Amino acid sequence: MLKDPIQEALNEQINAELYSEYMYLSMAAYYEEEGLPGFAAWMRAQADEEHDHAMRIYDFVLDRDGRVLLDGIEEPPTEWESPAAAFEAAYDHEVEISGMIDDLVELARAENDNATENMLQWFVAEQVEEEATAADIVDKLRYVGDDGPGLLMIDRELGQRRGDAGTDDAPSGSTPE
Ligand code: OFO
Repeated sequence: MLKDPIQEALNEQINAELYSEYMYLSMAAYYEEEGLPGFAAWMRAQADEEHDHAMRIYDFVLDRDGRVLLDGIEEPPTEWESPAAAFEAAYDHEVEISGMIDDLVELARAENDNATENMLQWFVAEQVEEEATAADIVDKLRYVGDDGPGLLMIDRELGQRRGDAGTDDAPSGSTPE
């Protein structure tokens, strides 16, 4: 049985993960428009992963005999100043999500909810990976700057990422291979 504050916070996190899915899809559309199909494919795979994150919490709430209450999803931005700016926004977003997960862990501890805390540890590890992957790509983008061939090289690399949502228990697979 879930306590009310935990149920409310988990529903908010479901919404945040669905927003992440929506935001990455918007970024995918932006990169398509910019003629960068590799970036777009990476963002689509990331959107799939975010859907999986939302469903992990959704299923957990149901398993605990809680109530999933879906709310409206905020409209994501549709334009960024540059391909690099979009990735920087993705990195900032992941830092924000990590903060939300940390707050949830604290709440679970305060409410003595070990099961929720245990479920959230998967997300704690996942966020380390999400931030590291985005930071790595942001660094590469800073390095190439406005260099077209450099950007196309990164585009090729990112295009090799495979969709991996829901296929593993351990947080992994965010790194382009
Ligand atoms: Fe769900 O990890 Fe990104 O937002």
